[in-house]
Amino acid sequence: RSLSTAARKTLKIGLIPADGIGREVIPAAKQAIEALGSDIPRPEFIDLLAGWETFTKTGNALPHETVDVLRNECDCALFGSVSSPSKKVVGYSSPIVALRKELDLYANVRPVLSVAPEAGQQPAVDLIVVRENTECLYVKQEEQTIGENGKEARATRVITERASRRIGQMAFELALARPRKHLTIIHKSNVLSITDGLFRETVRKVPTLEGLNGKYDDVTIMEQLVDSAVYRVFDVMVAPNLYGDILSDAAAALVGSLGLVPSINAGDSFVMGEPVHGSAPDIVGKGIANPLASIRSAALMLRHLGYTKGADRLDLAVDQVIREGVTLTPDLKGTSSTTEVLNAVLKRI
Ligand code: GGG
Repeated sequence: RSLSTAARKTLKIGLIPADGIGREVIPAAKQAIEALGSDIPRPEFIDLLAGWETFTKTGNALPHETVDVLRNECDCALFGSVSSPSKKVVGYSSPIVALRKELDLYANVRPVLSVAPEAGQQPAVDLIVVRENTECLYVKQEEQTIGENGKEARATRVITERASRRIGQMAFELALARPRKHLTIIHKSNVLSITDGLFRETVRKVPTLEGLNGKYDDVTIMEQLVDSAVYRVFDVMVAPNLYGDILSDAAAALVGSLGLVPSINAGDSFVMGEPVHGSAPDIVGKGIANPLASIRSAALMLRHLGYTKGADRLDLAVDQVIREGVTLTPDLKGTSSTTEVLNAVLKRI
């Protein structure tokens, strides 16, 4: 699937709605992509299974077929949301965590962007969390033993030079492309001096890597401890996996709703859009899930593939709907349904 952007006649998009409201918002994103017409290659969608419900039916939360089709047939994918149980279930493992590793989607890029009152004005909030996506505590090496204090539980946290270097390089690229050219490394190396120390040191050294020849000289580097970063956010922030997850949800509060925040999971040869929100069991089936994060995730995915015109059309339509403030779901204090918001976006595409 290594065709150049220009050479593609069709765009094969894997759709993995997974659980909960993922099944309501991913179909909305699909319709928004279809509305782009000739601004992108003709989209072909392939429905794929994953999630808790898939596990309860088949005994496998991430069927091999899903991974095989994504790897061998798809150009990109959209993932919805997953409802993993909070207690250990024998044989179950989070499919989104597994999928990011299987496809080596090492960067979770999460822009948090508000909409300015008028087109052309600067938005009040415009930042990006760049989350390492393959290691840290998400290696899921946990154990429980019995010791002199009763049960003892341990989790291994893995930080490697390779993963820190490549997420660091992705973050420098993103920072370089922005007007402020400012990168903040998020860590807690005053406590975790070995693991976070390695992350921090490795990211700091990225500009000195062979072959870069001063490419990132204009990027200013700052550091911030993760706890204080939660209340003092920055332009582009690069963080180990767990900190990045928490920080981006916290940053979502600045724009009013998690239902607005998109992401891509990106590797060197594949990209998967994914709204930052979860499966929201409290509103499943009510028809009021906000589809805008998924539509924006589709835009990010298309932009990553080089389809700037299509991506811009999606983003501008979403901006317009938010700016008008008339057709909004209840998370944004509106009274509209998922379908009404989608229709408002489609009309403006
Ligand atoms: N779309 C983001 C999402 O589904 N968030 C919830 C999440 O990541 N859960 C982890 C899991 O349930 O395995």
